[in-house]
Amino acid sequence: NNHNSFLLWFTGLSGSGKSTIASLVEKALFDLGIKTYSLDGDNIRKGINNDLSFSPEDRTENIRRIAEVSNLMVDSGLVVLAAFVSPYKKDRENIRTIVKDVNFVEVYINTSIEECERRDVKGLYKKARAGEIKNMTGISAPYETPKAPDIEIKTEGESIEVSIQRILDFITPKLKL
Ligand code: GGZ
Repeated sequence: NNHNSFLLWFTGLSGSGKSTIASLVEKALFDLGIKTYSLDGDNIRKGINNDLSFSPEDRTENIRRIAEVSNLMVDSGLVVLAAFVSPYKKDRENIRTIVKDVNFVEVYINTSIEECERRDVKGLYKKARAGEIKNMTGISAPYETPKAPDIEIKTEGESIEVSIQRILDFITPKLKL
């Protein structure tokens, strides 16, 4: 790997905007002619990780497998974008070990639980409040805030255009253009 492939990892609460931001960054990379692949709950939790729940142990295993798959994809020369809640600090540190520090960019999508619950795009927070969903991150399961992410995006404090540009500015030196 001569450094134009790496893993861009988005962490944050459900509904924080991880997938939206990841897909806009991916589109910008496509326009630059960069080969990418995106991993998210839709293609991972329905596929290779369809045996995993949202218990702490299963979340840890979810993230470990995604990191190993990402590592293979980075080895193959891709820029990989991964959007997962990834609530545990030790699991995020483990990703950095698996893919190696130099290939890992951690992006913390910092949207408050109040705002995520207000948006409630999938109705999951309402279900969690009603007790229909257990282990809901931010309600009945923890989210360990990243203390030193490579990039922090406060979605309530800046426009999405500015957020995307900040991410692109950070990764551009890593790309062979
Ligand atoms: C958190 C949950 C839960 C619980 C279902 N807690 O907004 P979404 O819907 O599309 O993204 C969330 C996704 C979280 O899966 P991850 O694989 O990213 O989680 S982790 O990294 O913690 O393993 C949400 C939905 O699945 N979802 N139940 N209890 N999010």
